[in-house]
Amino acid sequence: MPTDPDLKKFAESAFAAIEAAADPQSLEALRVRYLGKKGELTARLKRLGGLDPGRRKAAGEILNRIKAELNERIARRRSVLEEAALESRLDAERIDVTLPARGQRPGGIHPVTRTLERMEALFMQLGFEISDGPEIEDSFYNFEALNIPEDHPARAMHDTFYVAGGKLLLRTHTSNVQIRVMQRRPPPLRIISPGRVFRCDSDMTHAPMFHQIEGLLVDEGVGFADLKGILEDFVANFFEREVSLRFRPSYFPFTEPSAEVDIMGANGWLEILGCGMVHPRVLENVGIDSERFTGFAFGMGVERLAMLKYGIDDIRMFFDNDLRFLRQFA
Ligand code: 2NM
Repeated sequence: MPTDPDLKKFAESAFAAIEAAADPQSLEALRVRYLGKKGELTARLKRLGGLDPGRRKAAGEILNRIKAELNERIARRRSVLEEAALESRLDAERIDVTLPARGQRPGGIHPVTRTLERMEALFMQLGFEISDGPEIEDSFYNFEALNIPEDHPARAMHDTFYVAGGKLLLRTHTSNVQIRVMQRRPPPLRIISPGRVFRCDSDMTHAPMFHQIEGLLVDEGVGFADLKGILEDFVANFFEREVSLRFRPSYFPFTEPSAEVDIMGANGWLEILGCGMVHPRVLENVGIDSERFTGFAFGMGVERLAMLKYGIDDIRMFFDNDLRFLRQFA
């Protein structure tokens, strides 16, 4: 320690200030204050030149020792502060690995898929097999074979999605599958064809892509009563109650006679499907002898049936992927 009381006081107050520095910035300010170009110790060193040579050496040694000591204490204090800063950051960012994990909700089957699979199961109980076919089709399988004439409104651009070039299209129903099966295999046939279909239409009750199940039964001696029996059984199973059905005369190019079927709902009759006896011309188009064989066919929208069953009024809910909607069917 210096003997000069003024220098001693300077050194002690500097050491105390360094020890008290609370953060790296105030420590740096102290370094500048003492050791910077215009620093207090620097000024004292500069004044050495004015001392007489006899005292200069001893005074210089003391000042340099204080300078070294200041540097050392500042460095030590800096590392203490940095260590503390690191500790407090680690502390703030600490994660508790023993906390229970956030709930991981498993996904579920989409309500349209569930409905479709249930409908398939109910028809399988009635002896129907499931047939698949292409979603991209040519107009023979989607229209001509089904006795849908060239000028039929369903063929218009605004109802059918044509694929680039216009030779192919997205099937507007799954009847294309039934045509293909009838071409390949002789009766008796008892099939359903579930799948995606596409129509250029979109509002509360129509989506440009939706799902259909069409059914077809061809054999000797098949009549409209067989159709009614199958549909009554299916509808009662699907809605899990005794349901009154109403067959309303209708028209489709591929069936004769044709009907639309309504069920009695809370607010009156609701249409659920279309059906009829396969038109003899359709049977002939696929090489089936329409004198010997008759058949019935029906088609229904999967989303539409799910909407009726669950009281959903907007078909687009199925395609929004809003988990608050989807989870209700888990
Ligand atoms: C419907 C309504 C009535 C139908 C007809 C055929 C085929 F290929 F056998 F001729 N399949 N599906 C049909 C009949 C579809 O949907 C509302």
